[in-house]
Amino acid sequence: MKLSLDAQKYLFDAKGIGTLCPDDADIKLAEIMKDWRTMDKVDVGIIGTPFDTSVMYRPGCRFGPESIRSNGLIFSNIYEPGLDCDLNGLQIADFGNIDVVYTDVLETHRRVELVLSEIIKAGVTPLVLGGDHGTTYPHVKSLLNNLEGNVGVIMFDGHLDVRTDHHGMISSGTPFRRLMEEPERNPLNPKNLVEIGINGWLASKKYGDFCKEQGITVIPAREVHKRSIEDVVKQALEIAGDGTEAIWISFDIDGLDLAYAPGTCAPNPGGLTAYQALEAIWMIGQHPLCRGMDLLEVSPPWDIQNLTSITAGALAMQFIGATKKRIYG
Ligand SMILES: [Mn+2]
Repeated sequence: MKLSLDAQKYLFDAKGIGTLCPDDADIKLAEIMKDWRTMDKVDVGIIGTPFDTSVMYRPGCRFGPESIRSNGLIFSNIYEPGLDCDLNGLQIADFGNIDVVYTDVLETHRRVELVLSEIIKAGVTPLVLGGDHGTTYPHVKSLLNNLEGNVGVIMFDGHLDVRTDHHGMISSGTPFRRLMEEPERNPLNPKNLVEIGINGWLASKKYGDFCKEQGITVIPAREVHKRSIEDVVKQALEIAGDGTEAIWISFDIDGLDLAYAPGTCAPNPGGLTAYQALEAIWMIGQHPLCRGMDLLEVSPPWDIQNLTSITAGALAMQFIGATKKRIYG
C-alpha cells in the first residue's frame, strides 16, 4: 500500500522506539541495530535470558530483558558527551530471547549454553540481559567453550553467590561455586574471580570463609566507597586478567544501592552508586581481554517508576560504548 509523503512524514519508523520528540540530529540505538541474519559480522549482540525459576527469593526478573530494552536500550541515543563516545559504525544486533523452559533449570541452561556458544564462536561480544544470576553458569561456560585456556570473571553483586545448593538443587546463589567446581575442563580459577560490591546482612560466615580459603578477591561495597572505583577496577583487571584468555563481566543489579536499583529480588542499602558502576563498566569493557557481560536480576514487578530498568539500560549502553572503543579505538 502507499501513503502520501505528508502522511509518511508524520510516521515514525519506530522499531519499538515509541513516541518521542523527534530531532533529526538524534540517532537512537534501535536505528543502528540490524537483523543479525543479514549481517556478515556482528560486534555486539544483545540476547535475553528471561528466566527466574532458580531465583532464591522474590521472582520477577524473567521480565527483565524486555523492560531493560523498552526503558533504556531501544531509545537511548548513540552518543554520550561525558565519554565522547559515538556508537556510529558499530555492528550491533538484537538476537532476541532464549526460548527458556520455566519448569526445567538444567534444560534452560543447556539451551542458553548452546545458543551463546555459537554466538561467541561467530566473534560476537554478547551482552546478556537476564534473568536470575544462576544463568551466569551457562554464560561463562559458553565463553569457556570457545577458549583454549581459562577465563577471569569480574562480578558485581550484593551477595557472594558461592552457595553449595538449595535443598540439593542449583539456584541463583550457586553459579560461581558451580563454575569453580566445573567437572569438565577449565573450571574457573578462584584466583581469577573478583567480587565487587558485596554488602548487607544477607550472607553466611561459612561462605565468606570459603571465599577467603579459595583465594577469591572480595571487595565489599564499603571498601569501594572508601577507595576510588578507578583503583578498585585496576586491581580487579589485574586479577581477572592474570594468565587468562578472556574476561567476563557478571553484573547482578543488586550490587547497586537500592536508591538506584529498587526493582530486584534482594534490594541493597549501602551498595554501589550508579556512577561507580558506570565508570567500572566503562573501564572493564575497554580492556583487550573483555569478551562479554551479563546484566541480571532486574525485576520489573518490584520496581519503582522503572528506575532499575533505566539504570540497567544505562549500564548496558556503557558496555556497548566501551566495546566500540575496545574494537575500534
Ligand atoms: Mn547474584
